[in-house]
Amino acid sequence: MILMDNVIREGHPTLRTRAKELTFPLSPEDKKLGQDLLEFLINSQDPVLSEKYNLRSGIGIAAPQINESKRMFALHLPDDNDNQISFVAVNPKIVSHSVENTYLTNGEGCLSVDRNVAGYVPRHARITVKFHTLDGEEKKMRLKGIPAIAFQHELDHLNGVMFYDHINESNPFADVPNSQPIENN
Ligand code: SB7
Ligand code: NI
Repeated sequence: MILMDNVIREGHPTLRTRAKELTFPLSPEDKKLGQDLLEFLINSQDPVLSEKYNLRSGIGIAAPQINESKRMFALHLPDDNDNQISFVAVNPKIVSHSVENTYLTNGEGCLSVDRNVAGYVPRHARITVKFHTLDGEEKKMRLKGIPAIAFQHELDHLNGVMFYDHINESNPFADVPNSQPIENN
């Protein structure tokens, strides 16, 4: 199982590397990697298991964060209507997005960043995405709210981008044009 010791932290070059596209069928090892990413999120949100294994709670995790430079990530979180969103995305992409932007009023965090970085992280408010499942099935879905933000955060990891790269350097809380903020915490 994935533990915090397996999560690489800022400064590690893999976090700044563009991850490699996967080809299907996935190898048994790459399938296992995807299952392990999702299992980590589920465990990290379980009060008993997160305490037992000292896991920081996460709603998403990308393969490069455990030093596997492959275009794969997992998300596990409720949507606006309290439906559970839970999937592993392989070779994910954003096919279209809203003109409207959004951001979390309390900013973002990252399992690979052991410090608080304050500031607004501008994101697309709504996105239409495509990805492949671990079995190679193509999925298309529309995301909004925190799931849309999380998808963009994870997709950034596949491109060597960290959330704080998006924060306005001179004024971290500068107005985000054309945006509907989302309250978190
Ligand atoms: C806040 C947190 C996350 C995404 C968007 C807003 C995920 C944090 C965990 N990760 O480091 C995943 O890459
Ligand atoms: Ni992250």
